[in-house]
Amino acid sequence: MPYKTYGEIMTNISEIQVTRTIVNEFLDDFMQNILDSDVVVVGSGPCGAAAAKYCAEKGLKTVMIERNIYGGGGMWQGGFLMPKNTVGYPANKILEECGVNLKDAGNGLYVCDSFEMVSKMLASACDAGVKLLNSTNVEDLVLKEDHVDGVVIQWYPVQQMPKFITCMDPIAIRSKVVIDATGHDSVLVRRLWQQKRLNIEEPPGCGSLWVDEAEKQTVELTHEIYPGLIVAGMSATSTYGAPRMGPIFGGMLLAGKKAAEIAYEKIRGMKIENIGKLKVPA
Ligand code: 48F
Repeated sequence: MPYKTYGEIMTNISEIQVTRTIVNEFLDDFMQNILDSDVVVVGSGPCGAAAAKYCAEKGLKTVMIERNIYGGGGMWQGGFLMPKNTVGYPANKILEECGVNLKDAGNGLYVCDSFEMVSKMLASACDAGVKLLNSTNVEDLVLKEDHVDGVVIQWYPVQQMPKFITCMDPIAIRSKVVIDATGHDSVLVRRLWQQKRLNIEEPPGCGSLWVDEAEKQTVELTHEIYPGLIVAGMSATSTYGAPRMGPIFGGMLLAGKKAAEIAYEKIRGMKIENIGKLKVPA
């Protein structure tokens, strides 16, 4: 059958042109947008995706890092293998801004298709200018005497291999603020806690289920836990043992938005405080 829609493919593309294009584009993007940014958001679940979108919309140079090849974290599967996601008021407004179709389920609860929520949230973050590094594990912070100064990254497939094969150092990128949106693992908070930089008990993980209370606490507990590190979403819930919320995502979205507001205020303040003083080596 002839292919009618666009006609015959008429190009003169060589294999090495494809390779050259990918390598050049990746390196350009890395050097210009990723190596030295305003905000690194670690994790691309509902909280990280919302945080990154709002940071970029505020004009911050924003990088979102995800260890999986795909973004979206826990958003792909509502609950119990059923691809329907719920959010409570007012988080429905965030999804409406991203163009997600929602159904009103009553009592301030809304429901949508999880594929649509993931796709449109990530698309909205990309449209805002967020740069995404996928298949990349953030294994540590860059930590100066009194503040966080970036993150340490390694390819996730490399990190997953046995240590005797992958005795390979990671690399660092710099950012003014890091948002720990790593979900249940609270990866970066744990790194600080291990080094006794935080005045808290060992993060206990989340408590038992209580939807309304969990939704509120997730947002309340999102804050700058250490100079330059904001803990957000399920990572904040797990850090303090607040209740789990089950398959409802509104608190996560609002926590992401709050994290972006905190990051913006901090960076705005830094710029004013540091005019003329900040001499960062290249
Ligand atoms: O788990 P996740 O969706 O966290 P969240 O955004 O939302 C929590 C809810 O999905 C769910 C819930 C219902 O509300 O209870 O748990 O707070 O997304 C966390 C993302 O971070 C990635 C991980 O693969 C996931 O996509 N991640 C975790 N650790 C790292 C990481 C790491 N060290 N480096 C890079 N990505």
